[in-house]
Amino acid sequence: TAIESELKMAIESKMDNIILLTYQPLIDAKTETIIGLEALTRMNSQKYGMISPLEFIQIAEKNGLMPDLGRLILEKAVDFEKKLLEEGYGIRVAVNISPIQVIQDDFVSMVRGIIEYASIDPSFIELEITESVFLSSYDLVNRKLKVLREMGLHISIDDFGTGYSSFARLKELHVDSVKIDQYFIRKITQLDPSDLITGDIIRMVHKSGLSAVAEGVETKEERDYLIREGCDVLQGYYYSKPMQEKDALRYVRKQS
Ligand code: G
Ligand code: G
Ligand code: MN
Ligand code: NA
Repeated sequence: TAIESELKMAIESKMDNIILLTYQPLIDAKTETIIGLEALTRMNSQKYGMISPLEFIQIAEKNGLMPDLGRLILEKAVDFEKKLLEEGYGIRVAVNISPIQVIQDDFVSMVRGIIEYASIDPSFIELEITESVFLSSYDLVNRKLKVLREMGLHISIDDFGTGYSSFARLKELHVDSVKIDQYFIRKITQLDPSDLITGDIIRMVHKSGLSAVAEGVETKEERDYLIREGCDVLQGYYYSKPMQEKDALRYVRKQS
């Protein structure tokens, strides 16, 4: 398809304007200041215009392009982080990682290579992985995460609560934080307080020794509840939509 061939061109660096990273702030719940930004990728297709990652990531995965596309995305995100650090902002960038990337034999060395090449402190890079990655080979994936954490990277479980979540296993996983899916944030205003388990999820995440992040925070009511329940990090339209790189930089400069 045209999308596939445009992705190939982007990967071969023949077209630098096809894959764009937008950035959405991660907000510390205690101080309500920015502690990082999540990279959310967009495809600007010459043929179809803007395409959602829900679409082109799937196409890349089906056509064997995900390892190379994932590498390109990580390189761009690390480049942006380098800019932030050079401007004196010690905040991290989080990158979404497809399960297909994690199961590649060279995944850990690929990540290490990009970070070493940029010569930045690995603790300023966060990798977001979904729980489904553990279905393929739990022990192998967990060992890779252990190595990455030992290098200093921050690892988080994305979309928690929607897939194969297991609180039993959370403690064994070599991760730092859990991103609670938007589904549980919407419930804050939809359910009676007595039916609402979002606060319980936060407490269970804390009991596993991990930090709790809320995604898709849209309203003050949701924000108030999450702060009251001890959530550590907040992300969503209430604070900011994902922004193009230059707007994200402007946001960071204004906040700091
Ligand atoms: O930004 P948006 O809400 O449209 O993202 C839709 C989905 O695409 C989310 O599940 C998000 O995690 C995923 N996504 C966005 N950017 C990337 C990326 O760079 N890599 C991967 N693997 N997934 C991404
Ligand atoms: O799967 P992941 O959590 O990486 O994807 C995040 C998705 O949620 C992205 O598509 C992003 O654009 C979207 N998003 C971010 N903040 C909000 C929000 O406050 N409300 C809604 N509805 N979507 C959001
Ligand atoms: Mn994410
Ligand atoms: Na998510």
